[in-house]
Amino acid sequence: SKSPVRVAVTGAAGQIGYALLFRIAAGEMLGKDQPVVLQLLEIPDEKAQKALKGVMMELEDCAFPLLAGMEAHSDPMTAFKDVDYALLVGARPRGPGMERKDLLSANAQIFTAQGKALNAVASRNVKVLVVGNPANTNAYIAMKSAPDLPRRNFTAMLRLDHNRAASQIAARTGKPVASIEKLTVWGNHSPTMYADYRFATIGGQSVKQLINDDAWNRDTFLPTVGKRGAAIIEARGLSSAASAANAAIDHMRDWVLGSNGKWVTMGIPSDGQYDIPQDVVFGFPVTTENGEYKLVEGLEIDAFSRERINLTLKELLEEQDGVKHLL
Ligand code: NAX
Repeated sequence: SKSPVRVAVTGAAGQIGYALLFRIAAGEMLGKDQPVVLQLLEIPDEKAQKALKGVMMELEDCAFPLLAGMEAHSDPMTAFKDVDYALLVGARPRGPGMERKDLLSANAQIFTAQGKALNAVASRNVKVLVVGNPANTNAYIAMKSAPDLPRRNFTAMLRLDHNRAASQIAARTGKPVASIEKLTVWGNHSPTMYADYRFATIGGQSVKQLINDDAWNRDTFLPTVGKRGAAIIEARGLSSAASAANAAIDHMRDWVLGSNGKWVTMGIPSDGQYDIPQDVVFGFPVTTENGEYKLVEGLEIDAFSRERINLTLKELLEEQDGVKHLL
């Protein structure tokens, strides 16, 4: 049987943590034959640490056969020791009266410290997924703060946007969501992201031809996917948690175990393709195999798509600019 791998999860006492940890411990992320040790990080705050203990009591009470150990931490330097996977979920939420630049710099501090800790103590092959917002920029900051680790091992979560787009297409076409291939979401995890079904197929048929309605794409589909997070908050009174945890599981599982040729969307540091500047952490179509992702290259970018991609890129470059002095 396989020896255990170490999985760090930050923000482990939060909403997403509560929807995520039980699924990781059940083997849904890394496989039903892969034991895991959970290294859980929360802020030192007494209430957060106590809540974390409560979650760990529940994990214990599940008696998961694959849960080989768990630890509670309040310092990233101990939480990330020897970790093979790091899911960075905890982040500073926007408080009342907080300006965008305050939010950016509060998170820049968190992700600089966590990037440095990963650099110092994590496995040299650690695979990092940043969920905490602003996810792309936080991933960029962590990557820049960890110069001894491979840049390509820092990723941001665009999978929730990808899954949201897939479900909207399934609903519109009346076809099963599982039959959708070659869908992607370009750019930032924010309402500016560009969900692109121009190349998508469903049961082998072109989605664009099936739908055949550019106005629907522009006026309904893109705003629905882009503003879905806000719609969930409006309906539930809380932000997406179970669907976000599910997307994190999908992202890591596909990265580690492979997508079997299927396109998935990951936020990855650019190597300059599609005119996205080097190192910008951008949503791209990728396929995954043997623990590596590979960018889908050579796709045609038409005028409408270029405009949308430039818009989401502009926002990301502004975010990066806002934290540049801290790196
Ligand atoms: P919660 O506020 O429920 O939980 C966050 C937890 O993180 C809290 O328990 C907090 O104490 C902890 N935390 C804060 N700073 C920390 C630090 N420096 N180290 C360790 N723990 C820390 O938020 P939740 O709903 O779980 O959302 C977590 C993050 O995911 C938020 O930033 C949210 O905006 C982001 N999201 C990202 C999504 C994506 O697709 N990329 C979608 C869902 C979600 O909105």
